[in-house]
Amino acid sequence: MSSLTTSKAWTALQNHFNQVRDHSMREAFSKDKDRYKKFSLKFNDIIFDFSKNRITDETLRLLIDLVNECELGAKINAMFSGKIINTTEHRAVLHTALRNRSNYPVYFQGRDVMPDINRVLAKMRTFSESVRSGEWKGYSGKTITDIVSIGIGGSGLGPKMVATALSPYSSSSLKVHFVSNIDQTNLVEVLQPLSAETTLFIIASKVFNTQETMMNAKSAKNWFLDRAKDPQAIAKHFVAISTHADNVAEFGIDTENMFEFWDWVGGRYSLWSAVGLSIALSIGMDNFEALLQGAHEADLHFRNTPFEYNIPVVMALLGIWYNNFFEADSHAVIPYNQSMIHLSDYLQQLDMESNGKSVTLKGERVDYSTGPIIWGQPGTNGQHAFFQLIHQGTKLIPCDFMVAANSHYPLPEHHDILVSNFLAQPEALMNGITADEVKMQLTPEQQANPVLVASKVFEGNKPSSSFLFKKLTPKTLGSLLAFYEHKIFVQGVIWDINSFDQMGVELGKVLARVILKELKNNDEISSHDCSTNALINAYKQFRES
Ligand code: G6Q
Repeated sequence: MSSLTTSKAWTALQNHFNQVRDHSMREAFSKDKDRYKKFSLKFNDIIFDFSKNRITDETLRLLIDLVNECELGAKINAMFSGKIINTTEHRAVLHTALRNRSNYPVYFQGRDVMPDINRVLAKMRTFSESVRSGEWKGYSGKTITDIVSIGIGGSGLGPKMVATALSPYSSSSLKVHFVSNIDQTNLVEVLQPLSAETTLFIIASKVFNTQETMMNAKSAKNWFLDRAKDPQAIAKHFVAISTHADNVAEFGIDTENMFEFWDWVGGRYSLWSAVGLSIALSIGMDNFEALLQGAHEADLHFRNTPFEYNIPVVMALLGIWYNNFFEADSHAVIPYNQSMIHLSDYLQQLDMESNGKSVTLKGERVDYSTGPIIWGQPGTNGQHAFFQLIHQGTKLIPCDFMVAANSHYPLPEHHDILVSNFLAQPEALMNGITADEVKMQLTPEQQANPVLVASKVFEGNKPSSSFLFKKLTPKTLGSLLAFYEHKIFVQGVIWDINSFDQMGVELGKVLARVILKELKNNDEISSHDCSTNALINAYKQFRES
């Protein structure tokens, strides 16, 4: 048994769980008119309501005991102060410094990192303003109209999610496109309508040798040179974002056109760095800095607020409660906001790559469940798709709902319908509907049909948390994203895992390199298991050239 599951706090939680597992939230609400007041928190323009969770005062108290026992306070300080907490890769984890708008010194190996961060931010401002204003010209003297950002995983998902979420702030004269997949469909379809004269490529890659990104970048360069016919023109049309200047130069991009970031920025935590250049180009540097400001204020909240009032800590503890005690395997994130369409994809990487681990910091196999499966899509679309299972299926799926009180667009009737659904779903999940209540809505003949009655019952008692915010501004989005980052960190601390490496993505890459060589000719392959051999050989027969 691990020290976590035998700890005093864990044992107390297990005993408590055995007592309260069947408690009804419906009853709790009817008994306690102050439940919302007790179980909700406010931060700037954001309300976090966690009252529709299967918790009592005691649950929260015991969960707080657990984080205290895990020495969360000391671990938060270690992260913010640049300690090597990514021990397997021997790296500090300092994405919070990227958005340190207070500009207090942050030391890494005895050196303040803030001057470097501020220098790159200033360079991003100069560049993005020059492109957005039309001052930056392409090789034929025309203004840039399209940005193609090439990058995958941490160098793709964050910028794409944020640029889409903040599209109401985007420039109408500059369109930003994202290419990540090695499937040529992605690049070919993005490039098809574009003109080389007015397109600027951003190649975003921390290491600048990622297979998909380098292949896409090479094909983009070929596409560009086929049209521009002049290698000198590359300087006006290709910029790089990387920690590896040597690889950037080798690819053929002048390092003058490189925006740097640092080893202590993890890929999936990098949208706050120069990786956010496509965001700055889309919404302007002032808005990008407002995004940083929102995240910074959330960082201060996380660092300085007692755990019971600390939004990311409470989010993390609720997750632990369902994941480890109720044995819920997944967690749905459902923004009632079409522009947040990529949020669940982004959070899926952030959470699953961070906490999809099964050994502790000491290398021992855990004997408890770690990171959940994260999924979701915007409401109300999801209601017409997977909500059936959340309401009446056999699985417990805690959900996060979110909505802005004000839309950026001018159709109020739409917005009230949207918000009514955002409010109704958590209520329905919590309350459910009993057989007696079902019968009251049926004709006598229908009431006599037990199958019909049973099919219409909603058991209820399904947990959810809700974020209601004034408007989806850059600042609010920055805060929300930082909350999720810190939630994941806190859970990693409790599970005693390294949330900042991603060794699990390596094996498939290595095998793909072996197989790629085998695909270069039509020889029959027999070096793998019989299934892989058969598929390789069938591919060779099917392919047309
Ligand atoms: C994220 C991961 C991973 C990474 C991509 C792209 O934390 O490290 O998703 O971001 O593999 O890597 P590069 O930016 O180095 O191309």
